[in-house]
Amino acid sequence: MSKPRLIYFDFAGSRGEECRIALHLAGVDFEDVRIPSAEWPALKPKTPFGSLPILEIPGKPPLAQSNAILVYIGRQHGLHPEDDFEAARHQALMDYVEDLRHTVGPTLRIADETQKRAAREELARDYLPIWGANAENQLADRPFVGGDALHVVDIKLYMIVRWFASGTVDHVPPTVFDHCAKLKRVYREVGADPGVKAWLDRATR
Ligand SMILES: N[C@@H](CCC(=O)N[C@@H](CS)C(=O)NCC(=O)O)C(=O)O
Repeated sequence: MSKPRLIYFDFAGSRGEECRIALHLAGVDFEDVRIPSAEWPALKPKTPFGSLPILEIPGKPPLAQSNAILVYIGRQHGLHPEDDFEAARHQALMDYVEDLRHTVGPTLRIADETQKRAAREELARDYLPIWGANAENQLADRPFVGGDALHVVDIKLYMIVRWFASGTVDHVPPTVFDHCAKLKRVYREVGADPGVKAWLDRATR
């Protein structure tokens, strides 16, 4: 292995895509390894924690957990605060995004459509509006979490808001975070960042 490898499933979303965006913004020349779902059962037991993404750095053991990967990239390339408290504040928000994913995740696996609808409608009514309001309370009237500079936490927030705003989470309205003006601004600002746009617009995608 001569350059870093980011290993994830073959789709442009969630935890893997946020790590790819961070690597791209950091200017890291990395191998974008996409695992076909048919190959996952054989690979899963060989990964550190049975999940993706994984970042492989030459000379190091594989690094798992999206937030650890993002913080590592951020610290190496000026995309995570140097101040210890500010860094911890950013990490708290990143962990809060993971809380959301772990809450919504089980509803992705509900096969019965009636049960799925009920679970999703409950999330849309109770959990998600409160999640958004709590995130909103952590934000100031600035483009990004840390002010005028984009950090890995902003990419994490962008990915989660984009997922819901896309309207692809059945039974959850794409407007579910519309009461969170600051959160939506972070989402818009990250989406408008030239480096992020360059990654999203890549002809090969
Ligand atoms: N806390 C982990 C969660 C990783 C995770 O659940 N990844 C999903 C894809 S987003 C996965 O590997 N799913 C397949 C499986 O668990 O078998 C992280 O942040 O990286």
